[in-house]
Amino acid sequence: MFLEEVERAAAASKELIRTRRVKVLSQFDADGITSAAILTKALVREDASFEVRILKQLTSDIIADLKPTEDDLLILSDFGSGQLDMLSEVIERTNVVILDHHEPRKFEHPNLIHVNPLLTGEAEMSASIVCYMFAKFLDHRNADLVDIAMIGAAADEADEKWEFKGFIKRVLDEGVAMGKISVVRGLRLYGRNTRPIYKSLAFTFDPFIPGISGSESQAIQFLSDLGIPVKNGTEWRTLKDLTMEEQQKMASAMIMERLRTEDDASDIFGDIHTLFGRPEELQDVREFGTLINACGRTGNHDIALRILLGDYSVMDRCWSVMEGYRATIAQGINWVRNNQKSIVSAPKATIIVARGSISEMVIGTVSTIVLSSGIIDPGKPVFGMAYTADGRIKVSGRVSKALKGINIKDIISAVAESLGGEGGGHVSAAGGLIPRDREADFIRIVGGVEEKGEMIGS
Ligand SMILES: [Mn+2]
Repeated sequence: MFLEEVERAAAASKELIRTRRVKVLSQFDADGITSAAILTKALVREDASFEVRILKQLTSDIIADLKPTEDDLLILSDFGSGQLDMLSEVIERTNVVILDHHEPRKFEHPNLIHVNPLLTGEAEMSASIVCYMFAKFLDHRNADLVDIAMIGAAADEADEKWEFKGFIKRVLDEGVAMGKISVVRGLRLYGRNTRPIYKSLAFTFDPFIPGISGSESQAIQFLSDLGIPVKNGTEWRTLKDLTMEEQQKMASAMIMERLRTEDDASDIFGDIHTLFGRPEELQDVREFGTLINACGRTGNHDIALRILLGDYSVMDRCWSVMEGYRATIAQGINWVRNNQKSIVSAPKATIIVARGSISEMVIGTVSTIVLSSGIIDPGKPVFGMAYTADGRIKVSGRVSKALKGINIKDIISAVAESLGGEGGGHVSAAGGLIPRDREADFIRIVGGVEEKGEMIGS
């Protein structure tokens, strides 16, 4: 059903792509940028005349500025489905292709080609996978973009503890069959092939290792207690430099640490996806994804796109952006730990009122990590709030996937709209923008607290 939809969409778009001025707009995270990279390559192969823009969000202001003519073809990836009501005038004027996986609004028009797996009841998948299928139906040569599709899927957390299921698993199997990807079991640590082992430990937040995640000095202590040298002469050792015995010793110690707070520690292991045909430091799918995400979210879209498309001259620039981004996330997590008075524990949600203390760039990621790591109560949703540069408040909502029946996207869109803002996203992760002076209202409504301090609905 979904495949038939994508095939139909690609067939309907092919002529438009070849004859119109194609304008691709995509989201700034790793899923959006991998989507844009796939489309770029596919458009080059169609010999299309095109431009690509990467945007933080598809807001009403940006849509108002689009002003397309009938010579244009607009392709929106990793957003668009949730903004369809705002796009109706644009769609009236010219053809629009939406390749998205966010919760879709109901809207149909002869000018609109709308591909979203949720429309056909398909399980969750990333926008990069949607774009990959679309590209493949345009031209089968685009099958070689499977690695970029998987980088986006991993970065968008379309996996479960590093395991892919359903439709994405089928795409992964294709990549394996083509000799572009390999899958082996291993320790789920950040920067397995490239980072000093103490940094791998300190920068790994899922699985969360109490006392070690977020602290380089504790990670060094942990390794020295185990008798694992961090250096080989003057060279820092990475996870792949450790002997089998050392890896086992470290895994056992990590399990012990995990069992202090969890019943089951087996989630320290998962599938390691390795790419072939890329430089050594870009062979780990997840690490490549976090690199793209860091570059995208910090406004360095150009180098993110270039490195995905194989221009490795920007590698050093990408890594230095990544270091800074990781440090910003670690600071945000530590801020939540150390500022309990700014964390509102309301009946229906926990709210992180960070104001200017956590960058809007990482408030969503920090919310995800503090929820999954148990730094805050995993039994209710969390909402992170941070000031934006343009004088508003970025709100990010997250709910543990184990908590059924709470639709964060519905909550964020309804509340933000009622406060004069806007929002959208997924069932378990969503975001929005609200005016700066509505902070207290937002906390009150999502927290389920009435003005007099009574609980709503209980
Ligand atoms: Mn996405």
